Amino acid sequence: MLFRCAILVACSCWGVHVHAAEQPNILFILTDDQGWWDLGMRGNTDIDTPVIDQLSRDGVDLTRFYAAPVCAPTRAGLMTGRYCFRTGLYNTRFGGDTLGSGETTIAEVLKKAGYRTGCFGKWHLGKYAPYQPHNRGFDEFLGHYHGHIDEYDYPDQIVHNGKPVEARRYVTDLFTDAAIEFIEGAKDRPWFCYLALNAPHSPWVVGTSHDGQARGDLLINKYLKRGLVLREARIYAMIDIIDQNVGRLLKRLDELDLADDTVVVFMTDNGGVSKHFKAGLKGNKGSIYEGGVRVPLLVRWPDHFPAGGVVAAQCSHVDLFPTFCELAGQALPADLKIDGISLAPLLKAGAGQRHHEYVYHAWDRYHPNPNNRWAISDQRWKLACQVRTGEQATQQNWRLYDLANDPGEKNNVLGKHPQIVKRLRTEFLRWFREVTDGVKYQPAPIPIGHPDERLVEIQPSWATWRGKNIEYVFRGYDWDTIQGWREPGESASWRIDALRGGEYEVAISYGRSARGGGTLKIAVGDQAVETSPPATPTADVFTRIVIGRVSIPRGATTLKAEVVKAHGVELMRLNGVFLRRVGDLKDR
Ligand SMILES: [Ca+2]
Repeated sequence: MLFRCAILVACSCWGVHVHAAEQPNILFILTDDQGWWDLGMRGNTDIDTPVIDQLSRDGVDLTRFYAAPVCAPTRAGLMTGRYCFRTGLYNTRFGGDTLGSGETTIAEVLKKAGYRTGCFGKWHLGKYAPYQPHNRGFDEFLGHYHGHIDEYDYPDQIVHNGKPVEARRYVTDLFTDAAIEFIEGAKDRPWFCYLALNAPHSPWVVGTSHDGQARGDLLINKYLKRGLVLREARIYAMIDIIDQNVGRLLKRLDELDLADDTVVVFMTDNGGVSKHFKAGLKGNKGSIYEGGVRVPLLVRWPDHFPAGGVVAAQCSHVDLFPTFCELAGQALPADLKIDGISLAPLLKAGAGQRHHEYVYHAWDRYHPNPNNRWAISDQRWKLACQVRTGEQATQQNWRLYDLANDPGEKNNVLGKHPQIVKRLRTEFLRWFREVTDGVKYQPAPIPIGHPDERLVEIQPSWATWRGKNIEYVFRGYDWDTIQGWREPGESASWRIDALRGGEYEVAISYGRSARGGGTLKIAVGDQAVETSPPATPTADVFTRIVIGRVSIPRGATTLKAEVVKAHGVELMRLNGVFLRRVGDLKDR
């Protein structure tokens, strides 16, 4: 390719940059909830993943590579090179899945270095502008913001560069198509393509549409015949489709004569959810045991990284940020502590026994917690503690494993090695204090009035709700409700941040049974509007009505929805509040 052989001058929004040859393209494929063991190459004889297996033979396999136990924390680490707690991200839902605005993403770094940047698939690092991918360094985004979607054949909640769009085609095929078109369009610039497939995350949906059912049934049947139960057969069928699409993508790289100029990275974002074959590992997604955090990482760059290389050193998802920076010839951001260490030396050697002295894990949905579900490992030992959500751990729950000889974490040897336990726990607490120091963990205030997002949906899951009867019901984001409102004063409130002051139109989306009803007040600061909305066909049929206007000054304030009066079963099911700046109405 021309841009390998010449000095290039590329323009970006940071200005003009001159960079030398040898900036490889980067194709980063991330799948969702696919386990370390959900690959033929791990000895799983029931799953067909021939393309990804071949990728491991053509590249380097990092056999002790760690993600976080769940989706968004891993993605925060991937995008920033920093453990998620530093970035303010602490949850996978409720607005706690927002990457702090002070962070620098790998897309921003690569864009500045002259790369064309694209993200296709699941973002899961912020729903609102300016937290959306195209605000955070990606020239092109097609995908969804939340942790999952509900429809895979005609995928729902799909957004293109900030604008909701309708899409058809099975979602894995669709995002791969978008990645291919992006690569074809990049032409004379290096590119960074982040293909963040949302499969095989639940719901385990294959072939439900009129035209897609035949393929789905064939694949599910293939795995049922191998003795899998239906749930597992569905997961394997989704992974089978992933493998076929990785094949399509790699074939297109060959056809475009780009394979030698492209670093291909394949990994998954946390432990697997499948249970049919576990390769001897303990735990699944959400766990701090190896099955929850050890994930595949395969890296191919012909003539640069030796085919068949195996790296046994423990490495972490936070390492990809500095690795990509080094491959692109970019310095790390000077103003942020980067936890990752570039993998480039290990990849070039195709071998390595040491990298991070320690790797750390902590997961507690509602607030960072150093006691209930945590782990730390060095190259040999792992100290881990895990109790059920809501339970309080004691030292009785601590486990020490000799990972070098017991990767399945079967034998707790805690009693035999008190000095190792002390060393690991002390280091874990030091790390936990450092990464959480000075960071406040709460949903980011919802920005309104951003020029990229003229109509803002105030999402139910970001609310704080108060009242005896009121409850938040999770139904895949777009169908979430706050419901059960029956008594005056029951309320839901949100923190919002008006980026521009002015008059805003207030609308709600709601469903209301004729067996209930009443009056709801929406207050923003000291202004309020009220509505007594008509019944809808059932309480689960939602409609949107405009209920008035309020004046909102620039800055942070509170939006509160509150029962004025109610009768019958409930006032309504509130599916969302919508704010639109009135000056922007004419731009619709
Ligand atoms: Ca995941």
